[in-house]
Amino acid sequence: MTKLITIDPTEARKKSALKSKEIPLNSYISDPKKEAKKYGQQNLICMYRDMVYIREFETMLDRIKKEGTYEGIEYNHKGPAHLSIGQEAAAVGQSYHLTPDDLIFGSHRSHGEILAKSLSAIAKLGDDELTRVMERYMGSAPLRVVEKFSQGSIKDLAINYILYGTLAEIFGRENGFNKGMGGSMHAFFAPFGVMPNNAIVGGSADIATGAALFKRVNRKPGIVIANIGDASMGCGPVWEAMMFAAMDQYRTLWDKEIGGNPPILFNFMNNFYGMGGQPQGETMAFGVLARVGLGVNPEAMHAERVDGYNPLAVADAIERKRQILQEGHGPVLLDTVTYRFSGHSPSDASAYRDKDEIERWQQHDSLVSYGHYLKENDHADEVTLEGFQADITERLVKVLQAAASLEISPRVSIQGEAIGDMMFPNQFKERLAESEPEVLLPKEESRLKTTYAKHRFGLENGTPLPKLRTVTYAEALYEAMMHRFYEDPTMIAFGEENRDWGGAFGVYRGLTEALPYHRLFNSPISEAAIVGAAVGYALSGGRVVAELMYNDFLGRAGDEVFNQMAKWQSMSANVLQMPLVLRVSVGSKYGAQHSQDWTSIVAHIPGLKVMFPATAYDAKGMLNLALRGTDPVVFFESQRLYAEPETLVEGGVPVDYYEVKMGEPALRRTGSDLTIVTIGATLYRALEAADELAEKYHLSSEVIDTRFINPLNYETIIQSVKKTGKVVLASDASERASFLHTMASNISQLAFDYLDGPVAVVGARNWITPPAELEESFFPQKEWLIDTIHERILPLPGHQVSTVQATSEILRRNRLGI
Ligand SMILES: Cc1ncc(C[n+]2csc(CCOP(=O)(O)OP(=O)(O)O)c2C)c(N)n1
Ligand SMILES: [Mg+2]
Repeated sequence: MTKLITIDPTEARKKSALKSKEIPLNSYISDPKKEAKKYGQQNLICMYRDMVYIREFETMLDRIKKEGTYEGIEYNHKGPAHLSIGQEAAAVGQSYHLTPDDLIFGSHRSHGEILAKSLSAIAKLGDDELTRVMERYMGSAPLRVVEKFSQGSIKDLAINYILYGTLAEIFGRENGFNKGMGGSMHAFFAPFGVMPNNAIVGGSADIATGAALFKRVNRKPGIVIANIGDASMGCGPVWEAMMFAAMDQYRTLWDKEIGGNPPILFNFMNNFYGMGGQPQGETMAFGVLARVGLGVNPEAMHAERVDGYNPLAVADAIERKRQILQEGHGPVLLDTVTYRFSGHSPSDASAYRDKDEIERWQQHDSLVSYGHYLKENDHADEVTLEGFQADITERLVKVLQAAASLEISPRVSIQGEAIGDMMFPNQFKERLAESEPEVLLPKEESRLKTTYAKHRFGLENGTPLPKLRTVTYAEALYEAMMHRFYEDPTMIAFGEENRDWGGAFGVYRGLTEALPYHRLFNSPISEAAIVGAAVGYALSGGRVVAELMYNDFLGRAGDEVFNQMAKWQSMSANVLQMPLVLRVSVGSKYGAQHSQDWTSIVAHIPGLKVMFPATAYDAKGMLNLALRGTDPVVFFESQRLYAEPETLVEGGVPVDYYEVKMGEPALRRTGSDLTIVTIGATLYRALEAADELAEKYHLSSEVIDTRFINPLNYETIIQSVKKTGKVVLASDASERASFLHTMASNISQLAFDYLDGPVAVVGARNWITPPAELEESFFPQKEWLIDTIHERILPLPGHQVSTVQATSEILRRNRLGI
């Protein structure tokens, strides 16, 4: 289907000039009378109080880290503490207008934001709701602790609760908001709209964009803020996130009723430093950070520089920007000027900055200046303001005592599989919401009509049927996608060329006609943002399929796959789920950057399920399985196989729904003399080798298709090896450090007594992938398998090798590093 966005050459070639929009800098003008009326005295004072909470909380951590003691309580905190002393007004001003429906994501320096947003939520929620939240969270364990040292109102209790839950998390305790699995840099508390903070600089930008996308697609109230540092403006994924959030299609192609662009505000907490590098003047060239908005869209992202040393200026900006976001006119960029008096971390000697500069900012200290403002305008006297300090210190002493005590606040027991179970809760859910899935066609009128009518098995009496009239691997994937799209109203899919093109390899052909834009859309060529937005969408509660055209592009999304997608279920202690399937394809014929198999790289990262079907039956059954689960899956597909029908599983690809059993390899051929285990499309070359071994050498080979890389049940393989005593492993991944070596090592240990020879590994050469015409010298061929068996396991009578597979060759290649 074409989109009707036509580009007129006359218009495109016309002489003209772009005029850039003005970007307001620190435009807020204080008017104490108006402010008194707008906020009311109580709230104005509360903002001061909240700033003191943050200042004292961070000061406590600073002392604990540097001196090992605070108010006489000793503690040795081993983990990190990136403090925001000096940045309090920016956090408090931001949170003032936010409700618990509004979400903030943050950085390694976000303790202050957690407290500010939580204090704002506590002020807004009623006692019943607060009690409900605290009772339910983590089986009420943190609440039970806090009740013991708290008196007073429910709100007072809730404040202690937030301080304790955050500190216990920082100290890595089971009563922490994420059972200590996140710690200082990842702590969060979702019930108050405080979403994950991120130790990867800029990591929150694309995740928060995905959370905003979730809000739009699922019609949820509220906006989303990504709090990231000024130095994160140098990060590719941050730019990608802005591109993703600003796409025209939200307004040009999506149903108006969806509401326009995702409501995302990129808030740069601009403290003018990375660790020691200075974005303004040294490592970047923007001059004023807010300028970057000009490059993104005609609205210049409604960018502004805001005075983050005045909480009222920040509150005003957030209120105005919130309106823009709710109207669907985002994204927004805020350059919130602030400064940290504390070092990057407590061990920072501040060698990179002038004492004089710190002192000058201290003269502007927002606590002092805002305190003056309250006094000058008769909102509070010195005694009231000082009273906060005393009260907060007293609370923190109790909170620290409880959090520091191993008796009151134990660590998670790592007996059994506590952390493993957090990584993979192994849950399966038909749908993640109960509403009717939004579709454009009844299922019966979709392309399923065509695929269902095709032959479901590729052979008739052993003869291949025409491929065009038989369901292929690609179509099997399409059927699985259709099933879940029509079951789960939250499910969406996006990636490059996903919609009209149907995905670069046509897997989604037919989905365009069936689904509205907001459920299937083209993304920018922004692999990091594709995966990052999918992570944000999934952890917000929606099911999502993201696609990277080639697995060779995983490098572009490395952080999002390896540190975000893989980690958030367990770092959140299962407060969050990750129903995200990342489809990636393994290519061939396209040279060094498009023809690699990177399963081993993904297999190495804890927290990811990894699948690689090699037949059409498995393509559907395994994608069905992945799409019903709520754990993150990297789903490898083979470009060699997209056009192939099922030829191995009798009966072919069922029309009806079915799943392949998690982690179970498939026995493709039974035999008694030898076992060949493969990953991916190498299977078919292994079957050819098995045929030749039978014909020429009367050897009966058992052929096993691994299918699942993680989790993987070795039973089938071990049973086979016990029977045959000989095993060759083969895949198209370059041999060095490939997953085959992990398998070889495990098989050697699990079946040592049964092996008659070494476990042989046959991978692709450890070269760049050469041109298509030379690929046969790169990827394992049938002959390589037979020669390897002959040279390393079992001499085949009369066999003449055509390739070099002897053990001396292993030595030679390793010596040369090739
Ligand atoms: C991707 C990545 N690169 C580098 C680091 C190491 N690092 C941690 S914080 C930091 C500086 C970040 O500066 P900014 O984004 O301005 O945040 P700030 O520390 O000023 O709050 C660096 C380089 C990291 N955590 N992640
Ligand atoms: Mg900074």
